[in-house]
Amino acid sequence: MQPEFDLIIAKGRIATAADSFSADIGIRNGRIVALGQLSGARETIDASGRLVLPGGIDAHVHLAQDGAPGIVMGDDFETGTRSAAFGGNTTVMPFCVQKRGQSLREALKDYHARAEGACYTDTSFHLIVTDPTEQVLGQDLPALVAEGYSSLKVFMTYADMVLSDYEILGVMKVARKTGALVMVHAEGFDAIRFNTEQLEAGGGFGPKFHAISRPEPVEREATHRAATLAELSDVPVMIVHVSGGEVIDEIARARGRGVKVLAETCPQYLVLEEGDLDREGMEGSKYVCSPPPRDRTAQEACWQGLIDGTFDVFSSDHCPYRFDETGKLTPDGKRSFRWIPNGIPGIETRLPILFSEGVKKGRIDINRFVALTATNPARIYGLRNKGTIAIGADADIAIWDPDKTVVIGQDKLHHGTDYTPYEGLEVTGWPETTILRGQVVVRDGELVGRPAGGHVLRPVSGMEQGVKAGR
Ligand code: DUC
Ligand code: ZN
Ligand code: ZN
Repeated sequence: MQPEFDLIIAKGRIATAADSFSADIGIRNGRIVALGQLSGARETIDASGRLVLPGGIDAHVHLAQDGAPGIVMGDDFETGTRSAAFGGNTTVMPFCVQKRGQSLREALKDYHARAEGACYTDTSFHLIVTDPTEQVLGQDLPALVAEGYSSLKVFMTYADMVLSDYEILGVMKVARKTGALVMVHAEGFDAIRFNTEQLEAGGGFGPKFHAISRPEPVEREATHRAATLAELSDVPVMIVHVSGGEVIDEIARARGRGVKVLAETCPQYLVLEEGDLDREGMEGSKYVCSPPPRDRTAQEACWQGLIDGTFDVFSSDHCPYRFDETGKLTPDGKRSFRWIPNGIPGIETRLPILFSEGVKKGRIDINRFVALTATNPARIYGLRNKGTIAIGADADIAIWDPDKTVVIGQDKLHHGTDYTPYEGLEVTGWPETTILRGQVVVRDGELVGRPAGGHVLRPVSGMEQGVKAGR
């Protein structure tokens, strides 16, 4: 007789966004089909003394993204998703970037080719729109949103990506019609440009001036503008990588007016500080990201936002560059902070940092942890059957040792880049085994999956998603 289940995860303590309970999980054909006291499986994993959580969904990562000439991203889809799996994740959401002059479909074809057959986790793309032509707004974007590419990011800064308010309104009009979710990088281009020129004129070239060129008011002003454009367009908006209290206050004000503002924060805004950019020589470049980490007060505000529900999602914003001439140490970057590629790695450390600093230290409970890191991203971005432990859901599961203490270090991580900004940070709680659609990818800290194991997903269409998420 065939056993009833392909896999049973036995005797673990399960947590979802709503509940914590002890049960066995029965898995067949990649799905969870039973919860209870179970027997009869081809394989049983003993999870006694362990925490059994939905696999993490990292809703904001950058993999194999093209950069300025000579700059190479530190992770492709293989190394990035491998690192994600070691960090307890089963789905990642990278960006497909439209270059100016390029069609969205061409960009997608390109990024799909990079991802297909290379992923250890499931993967689902957001779009980045940098060139909202009539063709893009009138034809391509509506068609792609209907096909399931229902989230797109726009930038309010960076010379090669920035959209004007007029252009953002054009994108939001399409979002209104199609149910897409607009994600915004909210930092004001002109203020950063002006500050950068002033700083350089005064001899300020080192990495620390990156943070000085884009203080929190620059982010606050852009957040106010993004929320106002969303208000005018009657669409929801997701403010990504929020760094501190002034921005949180702006979000609260917009919500008070009835604007549907969703918000994300990231580990760097909880445990890194502006002072990290002022480390010796070019060491500070390892912490250059945008918005930059700020101060203790900003960190506390972000914690408060995680506790009180201001933040809907907690993502890594993994954007890896090596500490060499292909990344943080390009000749131009050594000349001035303005050329240091923006971004830091963190796909593997996102969950342990939030678990340790949040759950273990009693700031948030385990259910909020699951909501922020798996359940909410699945709901907001329309990832069917993902982000929870329930009958019918994909068997995407991470088994954690909640008491294991790890000192984070480059030597322990599996990403493609050559440093971690979290070097030396001690955390308690670590994911040991990661299971994707019923297949073990990482078992007791050893890689056993294949790079072709992950699927490139299409979320539900924009309209379906909009209705479900109450937009
Ligand atoms: N924005 C991101 O979302 N990631 C890295 C760099 C940036 O500006
Ligand atoms: Zn951004
Ligand atoms: Zn990002």
